[in-house]
Amino acid sequence: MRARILYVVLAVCLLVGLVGCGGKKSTAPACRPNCTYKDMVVGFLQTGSEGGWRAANSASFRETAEQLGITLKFYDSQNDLARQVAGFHQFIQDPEVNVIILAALETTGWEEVLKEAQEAGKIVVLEDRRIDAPPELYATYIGSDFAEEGRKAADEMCRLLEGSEKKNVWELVGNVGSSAAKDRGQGFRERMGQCGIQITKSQTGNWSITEGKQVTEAWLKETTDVQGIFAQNDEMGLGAIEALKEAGLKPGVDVKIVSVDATAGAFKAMLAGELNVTVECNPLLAPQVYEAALKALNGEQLPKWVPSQEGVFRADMPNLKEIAESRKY
Ligand code: GZL
Repeated sequence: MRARILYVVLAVCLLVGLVGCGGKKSTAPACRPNCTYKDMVVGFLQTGSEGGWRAANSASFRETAEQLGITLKFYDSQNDLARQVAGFHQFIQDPEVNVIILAALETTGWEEVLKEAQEAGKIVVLEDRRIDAPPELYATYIGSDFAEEGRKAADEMCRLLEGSEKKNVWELVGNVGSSAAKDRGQGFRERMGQCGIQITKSQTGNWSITEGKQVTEAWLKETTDVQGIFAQNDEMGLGAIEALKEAGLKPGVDVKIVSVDATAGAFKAMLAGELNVTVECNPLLAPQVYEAALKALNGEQLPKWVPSQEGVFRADMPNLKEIAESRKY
């Protein structure tokens, strides 16, 4: 009798071992290791449509999917985290989707849904925004080194304020929970001490022109003792420019402005002499992301972060107009 019970227990353990504790088998895609782009059905969780950078990023994923023959299911999270998580669950339950691409609105709160995706055998690739989660829960992260962008912005502001008696800088912050906002702020603070910059005001403008202008207007009502504005994206920088002009100040002259993204709006403002510098942040990530997703679909192990290569553009560049005309966004 005891022997029979032992056999039954062993058989059950063997069965559980085969299908995993949760009874959910983690299934490899049927096409592996010969999957092609035409086998890829991508659930893309985009943040929303908050500005020029995002529009270029979305266009990159739509256009590249069409060129490669990828089936793309585009989900607009409308800059609402709960909506983005709901979309993630939707793609986990969608039997057609074998790859989920996430541009995370915020860095935290992803571990559970990533585990569910892994148990469902879905490949997850992070694009644009990094998250705080165990790296074994996603294939790779493809996006910028936002801290380096912040360091570059501080170096540029130091150059612009060289010789200035005062170096009071106001900071317009993006969505405070996002990796882009956290890391750009951290990078700027790492470097600003080298030249005596003080951040005397800092507040979120939520990546938008409207809020960037509103925040700057409110600050100007309190004081005009400001020598520089660090806007964590171009849209907020453009909002600050509008507020400065309405207050009778010359943006780019009375107050130096450094922003991030290098979108068409920033080049226009630099050509008008109203913006001094924009630090590039590349939105055209889709080719790199889809290539990584295909490798992961075929079972390849990938580095956990592939940083984008980016530059800096200044209003005093001699060939700025030609550069602006040659850019895709
Ligand atoms: C940066 C991206 C940021 C842009 C903003 O990679 O996540 O989000 O800098 C956008 O313009 O809203």
